[in-house]
Amino acid sequence: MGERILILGANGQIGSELAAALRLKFGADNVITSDIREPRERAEQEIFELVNVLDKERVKHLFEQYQPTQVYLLAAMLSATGEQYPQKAWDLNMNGLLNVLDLAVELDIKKVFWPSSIAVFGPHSPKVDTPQYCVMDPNSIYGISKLAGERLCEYYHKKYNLDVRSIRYPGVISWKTEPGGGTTDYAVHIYFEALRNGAYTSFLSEQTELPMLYMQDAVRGTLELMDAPAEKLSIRSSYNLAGMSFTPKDISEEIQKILPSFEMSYTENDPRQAIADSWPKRINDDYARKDWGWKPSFDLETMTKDMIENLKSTI
Ligand code: VAH
Repeated sequence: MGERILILGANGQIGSELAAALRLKFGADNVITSDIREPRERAEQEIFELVNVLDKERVKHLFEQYQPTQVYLLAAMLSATGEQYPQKAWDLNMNGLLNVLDLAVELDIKKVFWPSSIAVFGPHSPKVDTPQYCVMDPNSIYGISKLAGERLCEYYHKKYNLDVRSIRYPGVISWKTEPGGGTTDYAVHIYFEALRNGAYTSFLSEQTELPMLYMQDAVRGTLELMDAPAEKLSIRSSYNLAGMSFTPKDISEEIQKILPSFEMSYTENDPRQAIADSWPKRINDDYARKDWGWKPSFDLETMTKDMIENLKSTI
C-alpha cells in the first residue's frame, strides 16, 4: 500500500504549505487535511475534515476512516498568543500531542511528524551557535510546551518504538499564508506592509537577531527528514535546524535595496520583545546535516527577492 498522509492543523502557515507539497509528492487523493475550522479556500481535489485535536474520539475516527501511514500534527498555539492564554496553549500543545502519540501507537501509524521550535531554548541557553544539547530553560508557555513535547516524542519512540520525527523550526517566513500569534511574525508582515504601505513599524528592536527559515527550506527540510532512513536518525526529541539569522535592521536594509523608499520604524515595550530576548541568535544544526544531509538554500537576500517578487503579484 502506498503512503497516505493525514495533516492535523493544516490551515496554519506551515500546515498549508506542507499540505501542498505533500499533495504534489503523494497525489491529492492520498493527502487528507484537517483543522478546527474550514480553510479559507480549498486546493483542487483537497480532501478536508473538520477536527479538534483535543477530541480524541474524533481524531481516532479519522485515523480509522483514512488509515494514514503518516500523520503530521501542526495544530498549536504559538508564542505570543500563548502568553495571553497560557492554560489553553498548554492544553492544545500538550494534550493534542498526547492524543496523537497514543493513537499512533494504538493504531500502528508508520510515521508521525510534530514541529518543535527554537523557543525551547531560554535565557541561559548559549545565544550563538546554540547546540543540539545544552541548558534549556524556556520561559514562554509555548517554549515550555514544546520542550515537554520533545521529551514525550523521545519517550514514545524509546518505549513504544513509534517513528516520531521533529524539527525545532526557527521563525518561518512565507508569502502564501500570513502567520498569526508568533513573535517572529514581524519578519513576514514587514514584506506585506512594505508593498502595501511602503513602511513598517517593528515590534522588535532593530538589533534583535533571531534564527529564521524560508518556507521553501522549511518544507524541503521536513520532507527530507521524513524520507530519511530511520537508522540514520540519532535525534528523537527534535532536530535543530538553521536557515539564516538576521535583525529587523538587516531585513529593512535588504528590502530597501529593492524598494528604496521603504521606511522602517520601531515601537518599544511590546511584550514580544521579552520573548525574543529569551531566544538564541544563531543555531547550530550539525546533527541535521550529519544525520540526513540538511543544507539550507535561501539566505536573506534571495528570500527577500523571492518574497517581494511573489507578493507583488498577489497584493
Ligand atoms: C513563534 N513562529 O514566533 C513561532 C516560532 C521560533 C518562533 O516558533 O512563536
